[in-house]
Amino acid sequence: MHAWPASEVPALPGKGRDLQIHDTATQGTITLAPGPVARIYVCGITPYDATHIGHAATYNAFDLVQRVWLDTKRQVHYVQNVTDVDDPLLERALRDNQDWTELAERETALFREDMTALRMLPPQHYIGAVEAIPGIVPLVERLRDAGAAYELDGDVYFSVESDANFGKVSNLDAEAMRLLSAERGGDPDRVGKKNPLDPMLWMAARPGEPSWDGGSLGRGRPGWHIECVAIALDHLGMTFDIQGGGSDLVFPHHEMGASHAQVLTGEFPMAKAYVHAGMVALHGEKMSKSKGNLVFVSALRRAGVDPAAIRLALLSHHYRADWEWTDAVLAEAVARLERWRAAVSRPDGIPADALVEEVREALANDLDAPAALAAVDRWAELQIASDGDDESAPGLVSRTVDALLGVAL
Ligand code: 5CA
Ligand code: ZN
Repeated sequence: MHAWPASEVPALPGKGRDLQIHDTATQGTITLAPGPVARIYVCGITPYDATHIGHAATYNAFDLVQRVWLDTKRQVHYVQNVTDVDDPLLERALRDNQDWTELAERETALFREDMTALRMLPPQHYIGAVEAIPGIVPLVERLRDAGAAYELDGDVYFSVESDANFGKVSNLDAEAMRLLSAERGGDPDRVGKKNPLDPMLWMAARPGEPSWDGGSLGRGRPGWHIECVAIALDHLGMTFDIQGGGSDLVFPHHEMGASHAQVLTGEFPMAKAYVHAGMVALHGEKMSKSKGNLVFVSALRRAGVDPAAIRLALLSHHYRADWEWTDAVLAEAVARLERWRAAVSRPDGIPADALVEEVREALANDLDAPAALAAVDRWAELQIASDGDDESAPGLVSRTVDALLGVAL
């Protein structure tokens, strides 16, 4: 699949420092020191509805990761998937009496437009589950042949007990895992499974549903977790720097994915850090396609909201916080954007070299975007209130805000 166009990232004077980031697996902050090419996998959308503010907030967090790494003069190898075949997508297509491939293509196209408008840097590899199937089948066969997977009425399940490190991503107890598995696509109550938590690797063809040639597995379609693992291992290899997504993916998705990869390769861990963004809510409940309490990025854009203001609204919350989208959040972002634009539109102003370092430091410290915004606010306030004569300052601030925060002033 093709991704979307990249906005240019201005180079700043000097160099940022290594990213410190909260790791879900070790439940603490770690400093990542990637090689010359930093490697990140971020779970992509299931394209059955448009991009909402919750998605945008999660992708914003990982866009900041890229920007911090680019500022350390590293290259970034970024991979993202599209879950373009899965139960919720097929159910929505059936409900609305439309072709599931058309639904997926339309919503993926809209996602690309939204990401472009928000200046999110694109992945180098943007891969759909369907196009990954030829790579998924041999992995499932290998797991089965190694005794880490078993068949149940034609479906193939992964045995969580085959991974000695199972549980080390989410650190949850068995009961919590069982509840979340039932809530998030698992089938802990299915009779005949070795362990209720075992996730499906390959689902045998069901009448009326799409299916693909699975070699010795028979016709069917892939399970959710193996999809991301196949794509990540193919394009990044093992022990990449960050596995990212929203906190609703910690269990089962990222736990199971790590186990699949660890059993397949015999290496541990799959990722050096498991990074999770908080959930955005609307009217007191997590924004979700299944509940329908959504604010779409595309609807805001159609209503004339500047994408830079949407981006500032996302940045005004720490990525790990759960927060609520309100009109006031957007109004505050619109006002901030106006203030910042007024401040940089002057021909000269207050020196900004210290501000560059403050923004860098804030982001390197577990992506503290609110602290970065506060630093720019302070500069903008001084700039408007006083009469500086540094001619390079407005341009330097524009480039800093663009390069590190993805906001075009
Ligand atoms: N296709 C799978 C991942 S492989 C999936 O979870 N798709 S999704 O469309 O449901 O979500 C896409 C990304 O947005 C995921 O990282 C998810 O954790 C995140 N996300 C979903 N809802 C919210 C929300 N309300 N707030 C913040 N992030 C969210
Ligand atoms: Zn995923």
